[in-house]
Amino acid sequence: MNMARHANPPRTDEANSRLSEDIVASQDGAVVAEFAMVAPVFLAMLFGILDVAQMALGRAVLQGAVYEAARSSTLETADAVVSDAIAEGVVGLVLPGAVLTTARRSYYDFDDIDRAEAWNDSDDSGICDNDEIYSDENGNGQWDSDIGLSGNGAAGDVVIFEVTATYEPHFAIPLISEDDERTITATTTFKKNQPYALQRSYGSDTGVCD
Ligand SMILES: [Ca+2]
Ligand SMILES: [Ca+2]
Repeated sequence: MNMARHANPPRTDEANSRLSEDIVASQDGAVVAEFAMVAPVFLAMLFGILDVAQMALGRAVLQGAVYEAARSSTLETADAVVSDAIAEGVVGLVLPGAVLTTARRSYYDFDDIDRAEAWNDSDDSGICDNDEIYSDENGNGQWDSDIGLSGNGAAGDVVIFEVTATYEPHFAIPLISEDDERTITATTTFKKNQPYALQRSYGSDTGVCD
């Protein structure tokens, strides 16, 4: 006898349809739950990638703009203010609202970069002090641990041109990026002014350090 074989009655079409709907609803719920878990991570990654991409593009554009500004600043007719404004305009195309801070420091030659003015370091302290005699080579009336002078220099001078761009990123990562102005891009380049006149030489006046 086969009575046990038919203990469970066959499903009707209506029951099968209801079961399918339940499965679909369950799957939909699972997808929504998974999306809710994954979406924040995905969005954070996406914003992070866009943020880094904007930074990389901004750095590349800034480098090019600084190079052009530095090159035009080597001429006798150079106007550093105009050059900086042009650079800011170019950088602003990829970093809207960016504020550029520029600094120029001039030297007689490349070998003078970061060099201190000559002095008699009798106590071997590494600085000019204790009535030691120094040579005021850059003519500013004091001993300098860095012989460079602020500004674009004169004919034939070597100039370090440093630019810092500060901007508010468009793609700050939500809930992580608390500082609205957190990204700073900086670059430095060296140039030598055109020999449009005789280069000034370093001075030979002496002074006494305190
Ligand atoms: Ca000393
Ligand atoms: Ca000096």
